[in-house]
Amino acid sequence: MKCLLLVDIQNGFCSGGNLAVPNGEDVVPVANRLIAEGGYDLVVASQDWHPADHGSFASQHPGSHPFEMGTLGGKAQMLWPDHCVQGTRDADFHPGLDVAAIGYVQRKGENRAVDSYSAFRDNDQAALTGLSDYLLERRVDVLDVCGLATDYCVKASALDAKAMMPGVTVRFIADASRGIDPAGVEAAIAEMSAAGVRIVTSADVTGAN
Ligand code: VGL
Ligand code: ZN
Repeated sequence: MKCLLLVDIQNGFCSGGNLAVPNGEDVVPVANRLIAEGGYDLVVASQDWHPADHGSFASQHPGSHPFEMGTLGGKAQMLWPDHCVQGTRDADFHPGLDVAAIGYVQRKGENRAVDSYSAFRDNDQAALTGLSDYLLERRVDVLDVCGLATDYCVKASALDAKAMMPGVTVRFIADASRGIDPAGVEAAIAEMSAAGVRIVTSADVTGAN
């Protein structure tokens, strides 16, 4: 089973969103083409889904500002603008995304006490979301990961896919992803590659069909 995981392709991470990734919306047509022409048996998506008082929000830390380092649960935590609050437009998938093709949505970041960049488990690597069981039950053996943001949730999801599902081929689709910080993107790609995640383009994926 070949599966595509679309990470956090939500309004909040696109232009006009509360935590806009530069050119985030550019991943939408690439994702749609992958869905149509990538030969996937299954398409799943993650959705950042925070309560309004989530502990990763700078607004919850008096005197702090977005994009400063703070702490959450005693550990270092990047503090973010309020984003992807449950039930708001910011948390909706981008309206251009082919959501009808998505077979399963994994929400994450619902516990205010811990952030969850990965679609598979929280940043403490304690609570699992259930996505790995879902994919393994369906005998997924190739997982392609793309979306927003490369240097945070895409990277964390690809690394966890490798770590938690040994034997599954995991690929990062670079042109179907965008990052927050260019240096962070470069480091993320190096880290994924070192962990055994294959770095590919959408043309590699669609051309193989
Ligand atoms: C993300 C920061 C905070 C992401 C989510 O989707 O990469 N980044 N929440
Ligand atoms: Zn978030």
